[in-house]
Amino acid sequence: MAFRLTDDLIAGHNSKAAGWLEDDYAHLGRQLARRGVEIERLTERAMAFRVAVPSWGVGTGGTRFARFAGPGEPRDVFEKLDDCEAIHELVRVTPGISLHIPWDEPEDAAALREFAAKRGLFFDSMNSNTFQDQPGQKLSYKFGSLTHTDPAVRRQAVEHNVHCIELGRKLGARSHTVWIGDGGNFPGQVHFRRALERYLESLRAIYAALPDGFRMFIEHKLYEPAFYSTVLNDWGVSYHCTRELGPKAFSLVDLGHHAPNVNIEMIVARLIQFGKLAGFHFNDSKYGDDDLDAGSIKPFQLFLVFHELVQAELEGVAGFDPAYMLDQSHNVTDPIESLMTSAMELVRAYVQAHLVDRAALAEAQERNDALVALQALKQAFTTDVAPILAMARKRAGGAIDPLGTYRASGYRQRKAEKRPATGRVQAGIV
Ligand SMILES: [Mn+2]
Repeated sequence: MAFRLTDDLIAGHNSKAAGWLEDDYAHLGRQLARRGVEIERLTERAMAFRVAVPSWGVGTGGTRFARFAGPGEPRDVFEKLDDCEAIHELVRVTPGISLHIPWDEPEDAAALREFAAKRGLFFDSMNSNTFQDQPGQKLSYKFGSLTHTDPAVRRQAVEHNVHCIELGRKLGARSHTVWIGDGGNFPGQVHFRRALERYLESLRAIYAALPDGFRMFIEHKLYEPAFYSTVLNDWGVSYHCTRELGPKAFSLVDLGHHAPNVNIEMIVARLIQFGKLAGFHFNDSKYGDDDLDAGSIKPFQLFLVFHELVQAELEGVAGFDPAYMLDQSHNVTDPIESLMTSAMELVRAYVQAHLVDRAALAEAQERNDALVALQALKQAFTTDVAPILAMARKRAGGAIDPLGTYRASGYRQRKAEKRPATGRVQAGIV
């Protein structure tokens, strides 16, 4: 039997912290009540939050320079799901798993679906991979995939995406995410307009394969692996393409896929307004597509993004149904620890956004009182909502202190004994 984190183990660890949690929660409840906020309403929101974990995120990531493998890394999709289960057991907001094909290609889709369901997990968005060549692949993606100049290469890439959708249907997924590495390194290498035409032609073929109720997400990125130009370079092009494709196509925002200093929260607001926000790949960055842990570098930006999301939620914007996923590369940390921490940072930003005094904000906006408007946001952002997050986890059966409980459990050491390094682990950055 594989070692698993049990409810007893978590409850045992929780009993040591239950006293201070009750104290802190009661104190914060009184503070918020003075501001006219009911703490239980926020705790309910924290318990309802969900974010999907990427299967590729539980393996140690790397850069183009090196990858330093960690101990006890999962060796196949089943071991990846074991790690995803451990994350969800502790934080209780991550039952969804985003798979990457062909890295996670199962021999038997029904068996994989059952394996996940037994652990309380399900499959979220599917992800195709036409940014690298696979062993035995007939045609190379070195010069592109869905936008390649050779129609045979485009056809192969379309077929792979259709396969991902078909597999996703068997696994119970409801959406398919397409990110391509297509682009150029040299001025003149790519005919910009023709490449985008080829992209749309390929995407139309993939779109036609979507089953009822399935959505397609397209993910833009301004550079890397192509360093001069990419085909789907920004949200404007992405929006145009989703409009061209139809009502089942949406634009996905990966926080790391924008130029430095771009106002991402405003892009989010625009996509919400235009009814085309697919959802997110959450991560954080300092310089580019760094794939650092969500909330580790720019927590205020993350809060402002959630401010837009919660505003849309509260206003009941028609069709607003964003999918949340993490997409990070854990190069120097235990991936389970990073994914837990990042999921908790998202819940924090979500709860803080629910704390914004929206009546005061709206009034300040009407009066053009810039400082009071900022204050409404800052008051929410600077409120320490940690007791709410901990209480939400405890009530859902998770850990008051996920990191401490995980380390005390010896999970990683136990897995390291059972999972000797193979050197074959694939961890990607997309
Ligand atoms: Mn991404």
